[in-house]
Amino acid sequence: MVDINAGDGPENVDVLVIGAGLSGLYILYCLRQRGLSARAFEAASGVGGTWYWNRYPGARVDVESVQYAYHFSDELLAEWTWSERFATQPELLRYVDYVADRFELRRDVTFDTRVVSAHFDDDANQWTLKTDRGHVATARYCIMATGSLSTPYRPPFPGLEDFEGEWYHTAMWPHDAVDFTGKRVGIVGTGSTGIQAIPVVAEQARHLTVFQRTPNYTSPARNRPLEAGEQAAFLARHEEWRADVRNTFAAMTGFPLPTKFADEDTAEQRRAWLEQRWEEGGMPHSLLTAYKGVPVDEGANRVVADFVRDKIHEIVADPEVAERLCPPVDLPIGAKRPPIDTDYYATFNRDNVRLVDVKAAPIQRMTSTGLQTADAHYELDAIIFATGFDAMTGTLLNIDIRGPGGCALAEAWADGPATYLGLMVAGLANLFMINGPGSPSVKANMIVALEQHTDWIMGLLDHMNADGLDRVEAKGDAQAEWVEHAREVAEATLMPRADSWYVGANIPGKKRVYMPYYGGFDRYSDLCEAIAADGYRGFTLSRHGDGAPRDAASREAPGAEATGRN
Ligand code: N01
Repeated sequence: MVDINAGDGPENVDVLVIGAGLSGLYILYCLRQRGLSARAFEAASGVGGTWYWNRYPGARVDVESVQYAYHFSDELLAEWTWSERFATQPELLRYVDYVADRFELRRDVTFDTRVVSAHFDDDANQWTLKTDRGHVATARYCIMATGSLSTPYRPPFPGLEDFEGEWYHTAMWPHDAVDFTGKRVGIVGTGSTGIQAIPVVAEQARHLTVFQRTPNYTSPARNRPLEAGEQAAFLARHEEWRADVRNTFAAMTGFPLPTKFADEDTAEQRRAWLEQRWEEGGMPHSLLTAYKGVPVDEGANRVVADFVRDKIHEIVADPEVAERLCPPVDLPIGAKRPPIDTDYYATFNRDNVRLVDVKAAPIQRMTSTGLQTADAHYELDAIIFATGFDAMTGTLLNIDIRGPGGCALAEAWADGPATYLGLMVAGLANLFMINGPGSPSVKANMIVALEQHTDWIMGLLDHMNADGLDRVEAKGDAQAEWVEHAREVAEATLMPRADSWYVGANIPGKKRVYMPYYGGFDRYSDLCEAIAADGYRGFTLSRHGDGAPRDAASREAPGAEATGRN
């Protein structure tokens, strides 16, 4: 580990980076390419972010591996070979480790260190970061590469301290193998994480009890080993893919876009077409794009949702269990993040698996021997909390961030997160965020999205450097317009209707705001480019101390009309 305070006073660099996950590493790479000095702080002992922490059984990516990879280096693309259609967490972590070594990025990272505050000194025009280990570092710019799902959430069930068995949160999984052989295991949560873990834990445990509050729609991943030549074929047309992916809603290719509305097909045709999508499996968008209007139109959505409900009844032998697994009809498919799975519904046919509805009878407390709901006690040797994250804002708000004049992020976001393009917050000069609230991020292939964000920020830094500028700030009116545009786009769809982490509903007291930008990666990228071409419209660029901001004349609304496409 580098001791950055070994010399005299705080370390000063050009850019401070918080986080050494996939975003942080790419930022470090880009900064070094430009000859800019950087220091990253990372709470973990290694690189990888999400793939460092989420080591739970069954963890794997659900964007095809060849697409869920860095695309900035042809050499890197050629050197790495993926083994499966959807890579496992260990393979992904090996990949991130390889990238960090390949580009010698670790030397700019201070590990095992959490940033506790980031304050901007107006006179010095620089950020000062302090860490939980006493480091102090300063820089002109600060980039929050803190991840969208990096603050785990565990409901504060009383009595956990009395539980005599083992308990785990999926996002803080031990590094040593956990063996559930012969044990009675309980798992709380049936989001994307629970749905991946449940079939794997069920195979090992003596008995598994699944505590489900809201049933989820899921469809088969159809994971498989990559065939010889498959990755080579992808790489052979990589340039073309890059152009294609730039024009997709979710920053990924590989599923046909809808050509018709569901009511243009007969019932038999609909069934056959949805069966085909189900059999092909793969990325979550596959079912959501089976017909036009699924994300926006109740009727179209119901067609696909009913198909999944039928599938559940077809797969699950006990009709009562099947019914309990069926999401309620007022929950649109896609409004909670759609997972993909391997044998999830079929797992409930196993003799050693029991499904408990904790909406009907909520969890009350943990006891010394298990878990108590409103109507029963369950004896358990181990409990797994797959209860998610304080998403998108949690990690940022855990840091005391204060911009020029003491503007605190916590106050600026008291009514929910507000950003300009998900990249900057008005009042916080020279501070960027990657995949922040208001960006497509979590509705897209995260790596393609983070490369787009980082490239855009680097373009801005280049531009400022060339013009002798050293201060950038989002304008309040541009931010307000972006927030309103993002709200309109989301409200035009069914997506905000679910009580999901997208709207902060999983965290008690969190303001209900649909946090991702649901206008599409393609439209978002076009807007970012247009804004840059227009002299960084909506941002104030200036040279510190000369009092002459240089910003674009135009103050047009940044967005196009909402359509809620998918
Ligand atoms: O978290 P979640 P997650 N009593 O918030 C339940 C990404 N990801 O870790 O739905 C009982 O989705 C809660 O119930 P309910 C992906 O973006 C990606 O699963 O609120 N239950 C829900 O079932 C994903 O969306 C990948 O009623 C309680 C669950 O806990 C995001 O991470 C894989 C409860 C939480 O689900 C988060 O997924 C995994 C309580 N008091 C994750 N409190 C891939 O790329 C909460 N729950 C493959």
